[in-house]
Amino acid sequence: MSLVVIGAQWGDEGKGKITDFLAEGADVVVRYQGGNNAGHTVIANDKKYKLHLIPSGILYDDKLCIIGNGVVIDPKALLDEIEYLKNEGIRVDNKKLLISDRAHVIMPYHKKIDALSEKKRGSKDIGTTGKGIGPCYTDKHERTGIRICDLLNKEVFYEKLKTNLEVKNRLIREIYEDEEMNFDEIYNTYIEYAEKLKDFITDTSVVLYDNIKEGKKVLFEGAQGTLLDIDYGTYPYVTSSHPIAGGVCIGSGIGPTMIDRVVGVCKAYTTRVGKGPFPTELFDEVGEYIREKGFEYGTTTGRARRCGWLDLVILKYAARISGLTSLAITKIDTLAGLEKIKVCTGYEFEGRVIDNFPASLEDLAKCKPIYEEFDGWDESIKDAKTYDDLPENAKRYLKFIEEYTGVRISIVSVGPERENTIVVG
Ligand code: 2SA
Ligand code: GDP
Ligand code: MG
Repeated sequence: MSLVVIGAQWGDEGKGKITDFLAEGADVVVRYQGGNNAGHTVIANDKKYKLHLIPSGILYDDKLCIIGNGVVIDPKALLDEIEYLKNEGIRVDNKKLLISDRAHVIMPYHKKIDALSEKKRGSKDIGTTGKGIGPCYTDKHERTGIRICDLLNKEVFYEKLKTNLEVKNRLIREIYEDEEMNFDEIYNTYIEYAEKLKDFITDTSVVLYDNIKEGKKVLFEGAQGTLLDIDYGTYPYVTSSHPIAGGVCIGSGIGPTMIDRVVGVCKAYTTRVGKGPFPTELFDEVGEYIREKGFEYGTTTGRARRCGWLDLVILKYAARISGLTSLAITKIDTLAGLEKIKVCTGYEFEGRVIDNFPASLEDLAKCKPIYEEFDGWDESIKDAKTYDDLPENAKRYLKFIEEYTGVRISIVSVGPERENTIVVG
């Protein structure tokens, strides 16, 4: 049995929390795209953990966690995360964590180019996390990237780094007018990283296949969200990978017939961190209320997240693109205390109503959200243990989401902790 957990909006929907909750019943947890740009917050055993590269299943002692080939790995970030978890008393060894030998490596020049290109874009910057994600995926598709398996072969790594650094230094010097990077420093540091990581490295596609064939339960943990997908997101204000369910096969090395279910995680409202269009964005005190109450600040960068009403055009789009079989609605408790709650059900565009998410950002800029208004609910929602315990107005809200999207809600999350999770019958 395999289950995919994806973000149905612009990321930070609570995928970490939902993955952690579902991981209890899983044997293997897999990351298939993105890198340490992700920030997944999990509260377990009264402690808050922030994970960036390692799957959220690592907090259990008996799950195998896999970082698939579709992930871009900053070895230093990975080693730091392993150290952080060990200091928190979590066991991390190669019985619990494996890294794909096909994953691409984030190099120091990727991070530098990420920062320099953002600076050069000026007011048209993307608002990246600065982790070198875009430049690393660029090299992957340019076919010049360095893979984890290359780090294990000193001669191959030497050659590839030499070729890459020559080109990157020219770019840094001539286009960005910045300081060149030193070969020996990078080479020696990365050889050291490889030595520390070598026991975790393997062909994870084989391990995954064998586990699925043995009947093990596999959970795929998406990072970022549908509207940050390189193809289906608000391009160019996107990340450089495929957070959608389609990314699972490419990013982990399994076939589509091996996926059984896809859960879309969706906040009861919408947030976005970074630049780019956001039709239901709130610029008033309600947006501020949601940001402060929901503590909407980036898990990786600490940036304030932009907040707005739930956009069902987006959710329906995510349901279609990823073939969602159910929804997990999170942070419904954050909306408690608001008298009225709005939901976007369509866009007014050039004198007509549309409910398909447009490709062109120019068209999207012309779209005016059409809202349905709901009565709010009170703080008691946090104590709900079953669906029946939820306030009537919250149930009405959830029912409306189900009817609009045609996808059933399987989980309602009323707080950040494991026990604040309601499984819907
Ligand atoms: P990048 O760094 O190249 O992937 O940035 C490109 C866009 O993707 C967005 N992005 C994210 N959006 C939401 N959450 C992410 N993870 C962190 C979190 C973000 C943070 O959990 O809060 O701490 O700021 C994430 N990662 C990438 C990014 O904002 C750009 O819009
Ligand atoms: P992810 O990137 O999708 O894993 O989400 P993040 O961890 O970046 O952001 C989600 C935040 O909301 C985290 O701080 C979670 O602890 C928190 N969270 C998740 N679900 C709920 C919920 O139902 N209610 C509240 N109040 N917080 C939640
Ligand atoms: Mg996040």
